[in-house]
Amino acid sequence: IKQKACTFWFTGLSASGKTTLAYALEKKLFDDGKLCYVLDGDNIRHGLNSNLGFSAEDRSENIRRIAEVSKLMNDAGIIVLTSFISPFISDRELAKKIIGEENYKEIYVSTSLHDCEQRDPKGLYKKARCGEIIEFTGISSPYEPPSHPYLKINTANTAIQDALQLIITVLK
Ligand code: GGZ
Repeated sequence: IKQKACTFWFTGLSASGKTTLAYALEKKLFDDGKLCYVLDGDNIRHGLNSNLGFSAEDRSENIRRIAEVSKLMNDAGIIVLTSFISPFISDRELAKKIIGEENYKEIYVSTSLHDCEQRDPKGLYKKARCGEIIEFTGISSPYEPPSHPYLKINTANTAIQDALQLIITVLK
């Protein structure tokens, strides 16, 4: 793959498969000799953004900071893969503006709420349903799907390897 440093912006519901896809793509790029890095909840929400919660305001600030970091890393020549719900169109638009339109590649992980809720690997949907977690995306907080993503992948009916192949094909 011949590619200058860009940002693959994965967006979708909790448990949709964003992080799995991002790390699988990172491995593929890494094996191809590319310098790349995944930004996700583990390395961003626990550190840089540890003062932010899940109100619409905090989510916006979360996404803004992630976009600024992505831009810096792209400038340094690193391919960035971000894995955040990023539920609001306006926040993703701002991220695109910060990162630069030509470097921002939005991948909509479109796995349905039904399927994500069936998976519920951390039991968060269950907690959200009974009100133990407020403002949970898909349950008590909105998710605004992208209308023109770079790519759209439903991990309920696409195997990881097929999804990767799709991304690589589109890149070429
Ligand atoms: C959505 C929440 C919430 C609420 C905690 N709503 O499956 P996870 O656990 O690992 O991924 C979710 C993650 C979402 O953080 P993001 O930074 O991606 O969100 S956003 O882009 O909207 O800023 C979930 C967990 O945090 N989580 N509370 N209320 N997800």
